Amino acid sequence: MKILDTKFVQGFIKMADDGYRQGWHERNGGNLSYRLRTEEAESIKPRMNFRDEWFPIGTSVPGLAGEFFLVTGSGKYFRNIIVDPEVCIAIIELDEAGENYRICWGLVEGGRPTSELASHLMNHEVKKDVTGGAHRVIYHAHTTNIIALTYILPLDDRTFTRELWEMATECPVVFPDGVGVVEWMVPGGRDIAVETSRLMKKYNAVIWAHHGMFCSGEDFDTTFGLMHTIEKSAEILLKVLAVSPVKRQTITAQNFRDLAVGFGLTLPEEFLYEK
Ligand code: 2HA
Ligand code: ZN
Repeated sequence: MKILDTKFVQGFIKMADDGYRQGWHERNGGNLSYRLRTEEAESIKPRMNFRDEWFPIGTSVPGLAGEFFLVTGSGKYFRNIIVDPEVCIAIIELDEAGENYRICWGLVEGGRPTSELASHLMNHEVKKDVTGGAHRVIYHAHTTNIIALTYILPLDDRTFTRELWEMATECPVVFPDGVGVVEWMVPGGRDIAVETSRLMKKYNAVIWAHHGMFCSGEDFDTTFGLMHTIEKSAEILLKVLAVSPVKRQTITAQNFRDLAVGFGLTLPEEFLYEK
């Protein structure tokens, strides 16, 4: 089967285009990665073009040794992924130490994997471990409303989680663990990757102050849906704050406890503080 026609490549392209249409991927903003299943990697091996040159990842991810990833290319525009995927995305293989990668497909006009490769792979390593291998997608987007909120809310997990939960009843159902927040840091390196992956042990979504958000999930739909839900919640909160700095009424801590019973959820008490 042609690599481009596989279900996972098609799902990746659709998700990238969905994100572009949301307005989250100006210019080369954002990046996406998918950890291939063993069967998927096996099925396309005859069609891969293993390049001889290995490059350092910039960090060490021994938990992902020998795995294959579909990733967006550094400097590539999400807008162009659906137009010319083989130029914009790549499949990479990691070496047996989890320290180097090589390109096996894609980026046909040259280039490298996403500038946030270290963050993507460190998040994958954590999520593979804590979900028993279930999570396969890591997505970074420049979500407008979440970015705006990082200028006005205190940059802590407690405040962001509670405020976002309050903006729509389904929010705690979609992200019951809450969201993590990373204060402003230089993107593209190991330090921000270490901090983000530390929070990914606890959360499926991590906000980067004044920059955007990272989400993790089992498949393209749930990961995109998580990003979309959180970003919409941020949009509602900004609208509320724009009209009135105080809320006349809201979903209360007790309402959340009742919701948890009704939906069979576990909502951490740290987010159900009295205001
Ligand atoms: O430009 O989003 O964080 C790609 C990015 C870097
Ligand atoms: Zn970014």
